[in-house]
Amino acid sequence: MSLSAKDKAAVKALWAKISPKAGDIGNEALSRMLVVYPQTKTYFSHWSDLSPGSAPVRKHGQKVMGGLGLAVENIDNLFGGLLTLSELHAFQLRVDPANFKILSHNILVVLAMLFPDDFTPEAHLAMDKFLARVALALSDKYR
Ligand code: HEG
Repeated sequence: MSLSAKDKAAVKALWAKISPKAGDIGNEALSRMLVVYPQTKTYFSHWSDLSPGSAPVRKHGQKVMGGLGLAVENIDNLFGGLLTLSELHAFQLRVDPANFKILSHNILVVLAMLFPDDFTPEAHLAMDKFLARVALALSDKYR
């Protein structure tokens, strides 16, 4: 399931629209993930506060969105572009790849919430495929 030229164009167009709000999107998606899928909290037990909208949640949400921005920049070479991040998540953080799917779901929910006009079914489809490819690239170093 690779991204077509049409998917890539749709992702870039949506990203151009939403990236100015990256901080809010990251915060909402991460806050929601930690509440709805509390098993994801185990990776962040060293934070002072895991409640929705807390300072560490907001800061990390921004970082994750930065990673997604990097992925958009490297949309033609996701495995190469995300190599360092993949190594970090595999060898150092040891994040179970199942969690990438969970975070992707929460990002999609938040995009639908914050950008109801731009998040058309076509944009939804392209973003869903893109996030699945990003998850695959981030999991690449696990085996
Ligand atoms: Mg990860 C750190 C991106 C999913 C757990 N994540 C990071 C960092 C980035 C990033 C850019 C900072 C790297 C650095 O400091 O050099 N993460 C990122 C993306 C995605 C993702 C793009 C998927 C779209 N991360 C993810 C998931 C989990 C997770 C699903 C666990 C449920 N990430 C995680 C942890 C850290 C990072 C525990 C370290 C955070 C810290 O110690 O404060």
